[in-house]
Parts: sequence; structure tokens; C-alpha cells
Amino acid sequence: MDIQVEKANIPIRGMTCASCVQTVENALKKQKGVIKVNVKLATEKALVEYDSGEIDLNGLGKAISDTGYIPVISKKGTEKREVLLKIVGMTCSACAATIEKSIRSLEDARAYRIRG
Ligand SMILES: [Cu+2]
Repeated sequence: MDIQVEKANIPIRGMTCASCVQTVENALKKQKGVIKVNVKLATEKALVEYDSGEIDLNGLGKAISDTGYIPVISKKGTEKREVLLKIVGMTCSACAATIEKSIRSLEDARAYRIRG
């Protein structure tokens, strides 16, 4: 057995209620290589333990952004990129507005589109 356990504390934007947290947690737990997930609404962060041989930070980030929330992962060389997010995790009325605001506030978000 050669498991390389890494821990990541990923800030996430766009979560406004408990079901947002649940959505993100479930998405991360489904990823291969993810061992432990703890998403906190108060701090807007996901604490993830994962096997770095199976998944990396980008993979975790993708799992989060696939739910419609915004992982704030800065890594040298990958800071500038364009994203088109599919919003599927909106569960309360405030979510759409929150997500749109969050995306607007991201410097590198040039292309975005909110679909309810
Ligand atoms: Cu919500």
C-alpha cells in the first residue's frame, strides 16, 4: 500500500446555506481518492484529505466547480484561465445572486453565465 495522504484547505465561494454545504461535500466525497471531507459554511472552506496518487488539487477544484460553487485555488502558472460554469447546485433563492456576485468579483473570470 502506497497511499500519499495530502490535506487541502480550499476556500469556496458561493455557499449560502446548509444544502450548499451538503452539495459540495457530496461532490467531493464521490471523487476517487478523496478520503475525508469537511465543508464549513462559516469559514467557507472545504478541508479535504485525499490520496495524491489518485486526485490532485485541480481535480478537487473541478469537482467543486462542477457543482456550481467556486473553489479558490491558486497555483503558480494556473492562475489565469477562463471558465464557463454550469450551475446545478443552487438550492435557495439567494444562491444565484451570490454566485453571480462571487464570479464577478473574481479577477480572472471573463466568461460567465448564470442558468437557473
Ligand atoms: Cu443555498
